Amino acid sequence: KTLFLLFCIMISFSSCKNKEQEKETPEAKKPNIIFIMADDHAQQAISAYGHPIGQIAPTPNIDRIARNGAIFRNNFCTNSICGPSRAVILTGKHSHKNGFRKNGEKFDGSQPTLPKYLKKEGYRTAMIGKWHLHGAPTGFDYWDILNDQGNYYNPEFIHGRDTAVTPGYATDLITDKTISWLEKNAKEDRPFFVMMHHKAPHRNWMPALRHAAMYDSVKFPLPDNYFSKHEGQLAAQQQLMTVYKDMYEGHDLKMSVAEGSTELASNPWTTDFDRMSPEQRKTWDSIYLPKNDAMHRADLTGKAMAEWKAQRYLQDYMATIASVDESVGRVLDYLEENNLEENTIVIYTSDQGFYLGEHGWFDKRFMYEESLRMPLLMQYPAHISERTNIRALTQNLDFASTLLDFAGAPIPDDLQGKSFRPLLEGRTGQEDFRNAIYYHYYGYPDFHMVKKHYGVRTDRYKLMHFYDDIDSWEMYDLETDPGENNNIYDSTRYRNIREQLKVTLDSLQKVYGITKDEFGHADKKQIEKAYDFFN
Ligand code: SGN
Ligand code: CA
Repeated sequence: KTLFLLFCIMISFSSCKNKEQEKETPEAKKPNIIFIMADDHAQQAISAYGHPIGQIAPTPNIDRIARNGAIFRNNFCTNSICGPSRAVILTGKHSHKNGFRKNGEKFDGSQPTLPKYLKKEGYRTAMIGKWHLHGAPTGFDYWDILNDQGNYYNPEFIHGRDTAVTPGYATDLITDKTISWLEKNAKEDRPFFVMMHHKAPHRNWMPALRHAAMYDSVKFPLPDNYFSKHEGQLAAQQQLMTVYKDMYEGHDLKMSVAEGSTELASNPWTTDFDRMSPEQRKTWDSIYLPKNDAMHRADLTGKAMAEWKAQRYLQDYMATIASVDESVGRVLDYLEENNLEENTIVIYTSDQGFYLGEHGWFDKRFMYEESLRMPLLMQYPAHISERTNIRALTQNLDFASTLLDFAGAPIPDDLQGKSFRPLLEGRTGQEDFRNAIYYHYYGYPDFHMVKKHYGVRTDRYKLMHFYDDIDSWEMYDLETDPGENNNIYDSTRYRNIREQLKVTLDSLQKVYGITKDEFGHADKKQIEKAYDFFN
């Protein structure tokens, strides 16, 4: 008995010592962080999430992160659009607080951000790929960014004062640049933080030549509401993002004008194709000509044509993801081969979700599930168990707090997110993390004409209010209606729940400090002009 007691004392003493040692050398123990973000990558298109589309076109490397660590089943953005989501990630604050509410605004780079906080902790910081915040990145020791939205083929990169067209395919170039930065900077003396931001799978979905035919014989399942008439959904009736109505046949769907021709049908933004080299274009045409010819010969009309368009869209969209999946594989291999895996956090996410035909749509912006959801996978072998499943309601708003927490850094009081480190370490119950999330979209009028709206989502219900030139409420029971086809806002059966959701909405707006003055309003003329332009 005495011996056993002595043994226990020794064990606890040695574990104490280990902890002491950890404290003594905090720099050495800080995790490296690789933050990988795709652009417009929907959860449905990642096989680890189990959706039929992901099963047909799997993403084995992205799935490796879920196997090595955690998959977040209910991760949401606060504002489903590129620049704003990126600003939320960098600042840990909602759009009205960080000042970047819609695409086209300029990010105030003088404000505190995640890379700046990490730099204070001794991190080397880098940003490579799509930035899209208008203005040079701040807080990074090194940056090399795509010009604006970036292009798939031979894109322009901005590095310091230089802008250079770089031959190659965007996803591959961004990966090459990231790995070469790691080769120079992943050293023992200091931890690193690198953001690798892909262009893919953003519109206009141009796959790498090696992938451009990979899903030609695949038939993707289309959602039940592909031909939705949006009954009871006023804002949805007035959008311009329907696959079979609003996609450009040339630019988006790569359709040709006639059988035997490689000339593209309607292609208003010619730069995406014009910038290909003659060799790239030749190979491209040799792949698309036969499939376009087959389409012309089939002489499709009406619903059959609308379905064909969805297939072409999904084939191309998923083929651009193949390059992203390879990129993730290369980064994970690099970590394993260089003994960096154990102490490196790898995050895979996208700036928002995307519609893959649900409601008839492509694009994002709406608070409906497919674009509200962001994929989130995270590995950190030293701290996160394999195959961890997170069901709690998390958001991009939480990323900064979480990473600072893992880095052992102070979390500033004005950050509006919550660290989900305790969730990952099993110290917080999944239900206790958050009751409801707040969402607010401001980008109207703009591409696709999605009305301004805000709302709340709990684990089961969603309430949204569309405003500006309309005043329209919607509510959904996600358990009985996961496709969000039946607006139950006026249903008497749900009256109590609706009133509770309104209370939650008010209280979240108070907590996050958003007042009516900040909602923003567009004038009627501006709206009419925009409809004329985008129609
Ligand atoms: C481009 C696209 C839009 C898309 C926005 C925003 N049109 O303008 O369809 O909604 O980007 O995307 S395109 O014909 O030029 O491709 S975001 O990811 O940057 O928010
Ligand atoms: Ca995006």
